[in-house]
Amino acid sequence: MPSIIRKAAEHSERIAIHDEGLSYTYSDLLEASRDLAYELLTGQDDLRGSCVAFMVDPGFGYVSVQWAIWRAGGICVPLCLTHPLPSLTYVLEDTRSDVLVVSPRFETLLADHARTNNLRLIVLGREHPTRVVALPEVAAERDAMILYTSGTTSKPKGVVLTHENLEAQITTLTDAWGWSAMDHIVNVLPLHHIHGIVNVVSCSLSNGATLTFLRQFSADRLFDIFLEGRVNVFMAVPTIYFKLIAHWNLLPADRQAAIHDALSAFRLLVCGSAALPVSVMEDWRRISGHTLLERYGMTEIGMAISNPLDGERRAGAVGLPLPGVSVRLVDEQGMELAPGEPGEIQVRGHNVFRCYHNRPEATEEAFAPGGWFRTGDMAVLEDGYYRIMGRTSVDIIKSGGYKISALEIEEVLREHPSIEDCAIVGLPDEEWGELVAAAVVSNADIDFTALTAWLRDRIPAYRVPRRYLRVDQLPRNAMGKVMKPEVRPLFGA
Ligand code: MLC
Ligand code: AMP
Repeated sequence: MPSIIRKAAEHSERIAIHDEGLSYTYSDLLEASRDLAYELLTGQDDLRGSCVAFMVDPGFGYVSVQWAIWRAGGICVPLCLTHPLPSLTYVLEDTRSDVLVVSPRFETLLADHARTNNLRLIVLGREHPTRVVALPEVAAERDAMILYTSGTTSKPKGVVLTHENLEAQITTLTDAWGWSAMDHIVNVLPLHHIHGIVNVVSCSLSNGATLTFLRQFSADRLFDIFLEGRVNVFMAVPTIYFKLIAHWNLLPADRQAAIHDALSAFRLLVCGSAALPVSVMEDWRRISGHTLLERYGMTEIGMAISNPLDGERRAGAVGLPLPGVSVRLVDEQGMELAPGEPGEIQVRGHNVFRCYHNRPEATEEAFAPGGWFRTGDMAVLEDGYYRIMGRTSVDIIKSGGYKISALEIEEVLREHPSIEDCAIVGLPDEEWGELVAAAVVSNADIDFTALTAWLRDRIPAYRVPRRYLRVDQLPRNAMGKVMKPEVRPLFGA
């Protein structure tokens, strides 16, 4: 049994979750996930690693489904709640999920696809009483979850994480960040990515802590929750801190002071998933009295490098390798580098994923000899702390904490009848980290509002370009490849 579920029994009467005004104990979670596991199994003894996709609102229902899949021996495939249908069906087809669990509000969106593809559709709240069976023993080496992440291939890849991987990721953060049953965290992050799933939900629930869900990010509602004085831990991406600061600046002085007092009493505030601008770190210190703890991670590895809980938290740096995680920097030939020399971050440890789902070549390419995972991120070790310098590929963009493949957007954009050619780049932006921008070659009149709507039906909204530039031609190298760094300055022209 995954240790998160085994440990829940030790805290059975403690409050695990606050969701939409209701409170649920660890016992409630165990009971709901067990009943759902029976329903998933429908008389079988073990799902034997078949994929169960779910599109469920963050809250008690989400965790019950996640735990039920694990308890039944299945693999969790959490879907993004805001993705358009083509992005959802891509994941359903790529994972060949047999079962789909949805919150009632997503039933209409997915019912046709489920029917046509013979997927069993379970609508939460409409489960049926099913046969009680003995739940299977699920070994730690078995696959637990597939998360989709964009990379240097145009389509997102499924990252397969085992129970052992998840346990290693949770354990290292528990030790490094001092998680305990006295903690209370609020989640505002989407629950199809590692940051929300592991760092917030699984770490809190593995430690008998309390987790409050805010279903959708709202600075005002989040400040209301902080002001209740129960939450003492918070984790988010830099864009969220930017938005909180912008909102706080507009508040009357008495509310500002009350928020400052509430935040000062927090135990821990963490930031990651993208570079934390030093200005955001400083503004947040003024508002909260805390120096944000910045850390570095990735879907494939969980968290790898972190500033310390106690000790210097250095602005612009991500700190030191986490316990149990090995980190090295290498040059283009794969030679390990000395401190002060910039190179690619490579990571090894039980935290590192097993493979890309059904992509043996991509998996092989992702690892250097010795089992080191090539992150594609560049860093330098300075005075004992790692500082992230950027990525080895210009085709990977991070916006609002989401990883975006330029190639995926280009491929879709080229299908538009008015677009002859295009290049997607990320433009530096204080709020979003990077803004998706498109240089397009076209001889036709383009209605950019209509083009945006056309793209939104095909790719997730956060991947849709925010800036367009019409160009007569794109700069190319001798191999005929578009020179992206040459495209970027065009936007400033
Ligand atoms: C949305 N908008 C954007 C945008 N996304 N504009 C520019 N760039 C983007 N990327 C615009 C919308 O069009 C809309 O504009 C307005 O912002 C509000 O949209 P929204 O969708 O309601 O945004 P909001 O809910 O405020 O979302 C912002 C956010 C969200 C920061 C809360 O992006 C988010 O949850 N990000 C976290 C992603 C995450 O968890 N990443 C971790 C990956 S794991 P208009 O004009 O229409 O109003 C990982 C590993 C690790 O990275 O290390 O953790
Ligand atoms: P994802 O694939 O969505 O998990 O995103 C992982 C990527 O986010 C990493 O490869 C980094 O490029 C980036 N990232 C995560 N944390 C940080 C950080 N603290 N500073 C800079 N980049 C970060």
